[in-house]
Amino acid sequence: MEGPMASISLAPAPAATAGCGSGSRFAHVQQAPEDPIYGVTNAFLKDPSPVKVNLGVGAYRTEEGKPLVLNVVRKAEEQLLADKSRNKEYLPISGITHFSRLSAQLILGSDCPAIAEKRIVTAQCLSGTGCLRVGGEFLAKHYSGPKIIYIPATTWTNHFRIFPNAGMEARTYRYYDPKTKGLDYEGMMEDLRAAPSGAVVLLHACAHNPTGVDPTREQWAEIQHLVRDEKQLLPFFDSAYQGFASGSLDADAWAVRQFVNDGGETLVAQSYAKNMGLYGERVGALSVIVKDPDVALRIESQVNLVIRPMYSSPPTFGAAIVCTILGNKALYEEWKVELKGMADRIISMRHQLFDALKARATPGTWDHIVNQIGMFTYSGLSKEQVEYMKTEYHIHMTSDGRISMAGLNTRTVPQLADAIHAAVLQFA
Ligand code: PLA
Repeated sequence: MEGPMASISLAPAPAATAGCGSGSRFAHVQQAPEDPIYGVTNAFLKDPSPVKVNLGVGAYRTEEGKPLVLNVVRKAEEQLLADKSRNKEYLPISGITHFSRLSAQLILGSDCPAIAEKRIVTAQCLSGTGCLRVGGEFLAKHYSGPKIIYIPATTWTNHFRIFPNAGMEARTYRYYDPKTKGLDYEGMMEDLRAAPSGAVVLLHACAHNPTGVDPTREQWAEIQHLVRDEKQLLPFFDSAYQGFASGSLDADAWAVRQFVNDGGETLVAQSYAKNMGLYGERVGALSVIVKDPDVALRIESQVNLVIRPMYSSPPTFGAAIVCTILGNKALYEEWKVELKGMADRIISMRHQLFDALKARATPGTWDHIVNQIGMFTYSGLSKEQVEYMKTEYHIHMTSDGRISMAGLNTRTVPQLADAIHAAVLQFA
């Protein structure tokens, strides 16, 4: 082997320089645990089997098992590339103003009073994760209530890292009941009622990850009453799946709109990763909705002060794609059709998997596969069963039994059904 890399790796260990000590000053650094979701992708990539299937990360795949770039995204990209007046200047700290306005309208509805009354601050951030992180740090620095955020006990695992890193104390509220495979509504209400008045509560806007269990509209109304009237909690919505749950952008924004339109203060983190398929472009919008336009202006300055030392300003291209699509009636309509196509394919995978398990007479009840909402089925399979399905069937999923339905297709459903069937019999 030749080249600089070879000479570096083959060189004898350098003698310690006087005064610097002999060992590495990083020798104490411990190996971090692997991320529970990215770790599945790593294991999948290492699996040499030709029939391996990745149902770990929530990334949409076509019926052919391929990543999808939406047609409207391709069209928007072509328009952007053809426009020679575009440049690569830095964006403002809070991103493209037009993008922020369009994003607020998308989640809150174009007739939302908070927008008309300028009681909203929206900043373009680095996808959903970035919005949550910036929002969390803004709250840790400026919220007048308790700097405690209540997170569903079963949730997207990253929530438990994002908020403490941002300076918030994370506590949990009960959410999922493994016995019913549904919402632990009583537990949720009890825990939120016991929270200190004014604490922050993280709510999944729709298509709860990983459980696929959302409150009903009646339950949402009672949650809203508790949050607003009983406890003055501050709702922080994580909206990572708008349009992906039902296929309708408006229906999936229903809960968020209920809260914002009651006039109370609310935060919303929006991601375009799933609904526009812009995963790696890192496009999202953080909105802070308050009661007073003057307060909004000051908040804007402080959100900018969170962002500037963190990454200065967001990237341009993904947000430009979103602006092109949301700002053009024809492209917007086309997007809605493509989005519905993705949501429908996921729903059809639920039915196919359910039917396949019924056909095999797999022990247990599997209704939750068709009843749960969004990208994931929270199967109820144990860690051991998941491990068994990986070694015996090359099916990769997170150890909590979450199945990314968007990664399935008609060809792989029988393989998954065989795997579940065998795993259930194996560990009865
Ligand atoms: N919020 C929730 C509830 C999510 O499920 C995810 C992504 C995000 C926010 C953040 O997404 P973004 O930063 O890419 O916009 N969850 C995925 C991917 C799809 C991941 O873990 O990062 C998941 O597989 O759970």
